[in-house]
Amino acid sequence: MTLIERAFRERIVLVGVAVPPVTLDEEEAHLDELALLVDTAGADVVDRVVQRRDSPDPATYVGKGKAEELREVSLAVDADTVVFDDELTPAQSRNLEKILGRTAIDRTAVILDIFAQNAHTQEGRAQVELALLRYRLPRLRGRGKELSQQAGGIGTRGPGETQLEVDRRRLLRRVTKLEAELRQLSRTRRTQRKARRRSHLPLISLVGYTNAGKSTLLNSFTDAGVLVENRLFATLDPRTRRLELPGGEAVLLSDTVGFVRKLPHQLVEAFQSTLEVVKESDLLVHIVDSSAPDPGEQIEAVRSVLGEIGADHVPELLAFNKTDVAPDAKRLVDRHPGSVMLSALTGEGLDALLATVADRLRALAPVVELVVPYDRGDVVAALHREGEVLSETHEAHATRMRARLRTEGAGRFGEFVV
Ligand SMILES: Nc1nc2c(ncn2[C@@H]2O[C@H](COP(=O)(O)OP(=O)(O)OP(=O)(O)O)[C@@H](O)[C@H]2O)c(=O)[nH]1
Ligand SMILES: [Mg+2]
Repeated sequence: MTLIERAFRERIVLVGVAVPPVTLDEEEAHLDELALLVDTAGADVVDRVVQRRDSPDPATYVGKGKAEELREVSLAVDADTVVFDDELTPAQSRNLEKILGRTAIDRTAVILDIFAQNAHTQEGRAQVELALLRYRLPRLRGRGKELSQQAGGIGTRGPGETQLEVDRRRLLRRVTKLEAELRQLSRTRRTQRKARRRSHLPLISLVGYTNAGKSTLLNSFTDAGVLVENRLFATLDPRTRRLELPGGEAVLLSDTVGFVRKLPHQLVEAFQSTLEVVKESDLLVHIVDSSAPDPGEQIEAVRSVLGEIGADHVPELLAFNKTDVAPDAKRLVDRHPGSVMLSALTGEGLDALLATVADRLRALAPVVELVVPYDRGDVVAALHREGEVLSETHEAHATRMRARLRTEGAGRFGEFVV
């Protein structure tokens, strides 16, 4: 169930509208990225058109005249499909297809298509299919509407509408089934995560724009054998691995799905359970491709998705990757205090990154001193379980302990803290 034909390589025309404050140059850069997405999806870009407008046309996204011009362009280059850089409303794509005489799809459809190709696990596939269905449902069309309007009257349905209704009902049933399946999978995942959390190891998630080098980094630390590809959205199923920091402290490191500008909300929603691990992390290592045309914009795009999934409260460490091919990396680090730079490929800066991660975790888990009466063996046990006990001395009536406690757990031991 994909949106782009794959029996042959489709010929594609890209269309962008620069709506202020987006400049023409910026829109061109967005089209560069869209071209990369289209290429990843397995089609060929044969032409591109950019227009400046104060706002998108509600009926046709580009202006009517521009749409006519697009038809001429599409004819001239023999394009199969026209891809628009923004999400089109169902009405817009209908109107455009009428004018253009060929398929009109949007950036969202391209991204959904790539995700569909890259989903391999049961959960990944279910999540992508759900996102695709939610995208397609409002776009279902048939000749039904016109027919039923002609027929008129309650209870009289044109044969077209019946088919459309049947299709709709079938898809809705599938949505309900997928939602149930995903809820079940999410419960399983949560149980697994709880078991892992019982080890009380700090959890660190690698987040970042797609193709930034997250999986490469996880592999270089842990031999995780995660698929690395110069391809967008290579990772859809997050992996978690155990890793030891320079101080000997063990942590869990989790790779996750890459983000992109205008990541379809249907996908963000469908991937909620996969992204839960990000929300629950103690620290996010935000990997940035320093060689990208506009790393700043990618950082913003990632942060906006983090906000959407409710993970913007988790402390973030910016790590500028690919220094081997980005002479500008140092400038980026200077501009972002507290950030580090590295090359996941050559290994340069890896040790410094780990040392910084260890520092940040220590800062998140301050050392407290506690005095616990001897009859509260349960508290001593809990401290050993949930914190890192640095020293323990036995006094006349109590145990005096120094322990590193992560802030969220510290409150429970408040009455014993001195
Ligand atoms: N030159 C250079 N290339 C790198 C570096 N790190 C990663 N790459 C390359 O960047 C591409 C993407 O790497 P991945 O590790 O798959 O990126 P990712 O962030 O996991 O991407 P998604 O899973 O698609 O979100 C691959 O071709 C890597 O070889 C680096 O430090 N320097
Ligand atoms: Mg990856």
